[in-house]
Amino acid sequence: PDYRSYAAPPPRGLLPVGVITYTQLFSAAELGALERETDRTDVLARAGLLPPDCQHSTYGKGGGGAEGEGSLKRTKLFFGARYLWTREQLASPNARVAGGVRVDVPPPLRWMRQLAESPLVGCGVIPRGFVDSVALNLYHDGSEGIQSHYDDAARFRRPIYSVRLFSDSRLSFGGSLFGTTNNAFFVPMPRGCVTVLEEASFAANGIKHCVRPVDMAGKSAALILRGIEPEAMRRAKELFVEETCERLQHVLRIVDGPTASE
Ligand code: AKG
Repeated sequence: PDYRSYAAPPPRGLLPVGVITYTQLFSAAELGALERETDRTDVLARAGLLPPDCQHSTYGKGGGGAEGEGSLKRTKLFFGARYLWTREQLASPNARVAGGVRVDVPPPLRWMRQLAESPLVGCGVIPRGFVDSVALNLYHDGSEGIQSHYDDAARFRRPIYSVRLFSDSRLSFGGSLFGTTNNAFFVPMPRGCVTVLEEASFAANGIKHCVRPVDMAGKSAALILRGIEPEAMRRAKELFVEETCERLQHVLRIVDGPTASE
């Protein structure tokens, strides 16, 4: 099914928001496999088998929100490319170079391509060759979401695709207007749903989005499939050094297993 979402805008009539959600594209068995691989990747990350640069975690506020002080709340894992967004990351001298995009992370893992991207290319939802960057957002217990933001058009091509895992949740829009407690509208994202922020849409370009704690019903994850803007990608690759490449190949041999030629 293709559920188009509408928001009631000024001054009259309905404004197409530009979000499409597809449900039931994945079977129960396929969803189970995606979630098992997500959990396995989480275990690898916690065991220190993924490079620090491809991970960003937040912790419960009990001990000040820093690593080791309070429980793990949210982890973002980046494959193919990462982007700088925290105040500390943006304070570094070259933070704005390449639009803040970096390719010093492992490529998308085999399961991300095989279990998520390929079926979506196969049924015509994602164009072949579009995805070069995958982010895995792990909302470990659903008590911390992601703040209101734009997916910066200078970094990310549109459309932007995501697959919802583990439990039903919502994507909320308009937090810039009302803060985090009350937004303009939301789009339901049931477990297994594929959400598309369409090209040149209000949803992608005209309004911020977020996931609030109240938008989740417990443990949740989003596998976000994106294309990086070619110019940002080109500049990011210029920054990339061979030594990093060798280190990342080593990581992949551990995480993905040996390739057919090994
Ligand atoms: C982001 O990581 O930029 C998101 O907006 C993720 C939202 C989601 O969890 O679906």
